[in-house]
Amino acid sequence: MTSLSSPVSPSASAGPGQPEPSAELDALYRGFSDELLVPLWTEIGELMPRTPSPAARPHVWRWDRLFRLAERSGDLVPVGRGGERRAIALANPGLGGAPFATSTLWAAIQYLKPREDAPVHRHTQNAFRFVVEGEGVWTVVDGDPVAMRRGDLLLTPGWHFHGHHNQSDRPMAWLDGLDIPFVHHMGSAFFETGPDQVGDRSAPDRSRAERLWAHPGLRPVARPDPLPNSPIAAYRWEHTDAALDDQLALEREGHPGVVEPGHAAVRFSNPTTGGDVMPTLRAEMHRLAPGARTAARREVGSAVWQVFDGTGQVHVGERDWTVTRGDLVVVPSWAPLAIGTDSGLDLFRFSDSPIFERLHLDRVQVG
Ligand code: GTQ
Ligand code: FE2
Repeated sequence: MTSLSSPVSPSASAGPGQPEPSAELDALYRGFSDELLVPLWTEIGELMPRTPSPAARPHVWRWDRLFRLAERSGDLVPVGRGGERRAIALANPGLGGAPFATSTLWAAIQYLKPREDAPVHRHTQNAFRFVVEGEGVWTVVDGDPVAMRRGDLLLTPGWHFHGHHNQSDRPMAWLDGLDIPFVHHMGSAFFETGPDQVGDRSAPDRSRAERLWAHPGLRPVARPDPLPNSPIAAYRWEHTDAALDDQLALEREGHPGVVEPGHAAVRFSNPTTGGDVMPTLRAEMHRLAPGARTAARREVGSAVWQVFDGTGQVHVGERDWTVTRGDLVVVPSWAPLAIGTDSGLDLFRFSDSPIFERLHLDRVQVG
């Protein structure tokens, strides 16, 4: 009965609530097709499933394989105007080869060789970088150089100019997360190139954005208005790590705060609203204590998880994987997810949840 991608054949659509096949019915369906019309009654199972049935499928990408191919790209592919970035995107096996991790989320490994520059541009797509290993690259966001180091989350909200430069003698690879598929499907993509030079080549330890905004619980009095994007350009690992450690320590001391036993988690937030870091993207860090196992959980909207440290087991839908540092797992909308570990596991997660929450399409089911 599902025919979204294939032409309607009346004989194939006979069934509950469907008309009897006939020559007249064939003629009617040809008439629909000639006029670019499609009846609901042949599509309803696909368009209105009882529960979400997204095209994206659960899948895992292994960091060691991604990294080797990124390195090889470094040998063979220049970075500069035109291609703009040496970024290699996860292509979900359910999405026909498009460079989309899910129908809303882009996830890519980006690779920059020693002393290389990725040119300045801006686009309506929101972006972040998450660093699973290495350091030495600064991303310059609206002229503010932001250091990238293991465990850091760096923001590049939509329509802000950004370029990257590797100041070190070693190559560096990191994870890019963007809302490229969402912006593409919604016909809302704009792009502009920026100045030819990345600009400020200083390599400060902390960006100006952090110096103004990244003090716990403290807001500059001169900036009282809510901002659509978090002004904190970099969320540093030392803070994230300490927050997770403290949650688990408080649990051991008998105090509340963890998601569930042995499962600490923090959400990166916009200090001017308390909400998500960017309008379309949610970012979180999760820590499972040794021996912890999460409840099975499903939610509307899709997510990508990256192992930051440790080893564990991930169950998504019908799939099971053992995952280790850098591995990436895609969780489609409404696919149940459970994670366990014997030895302890840190995971970074990003999702499109803010879109669904804003539109009141969000649902969650635990257990
Ligand atoms: O680094 O600016 O993976 O614009 C995709 C698009 C990275 C970036 C991506 C981009 C970038
Ligand atoms: Fe970009």
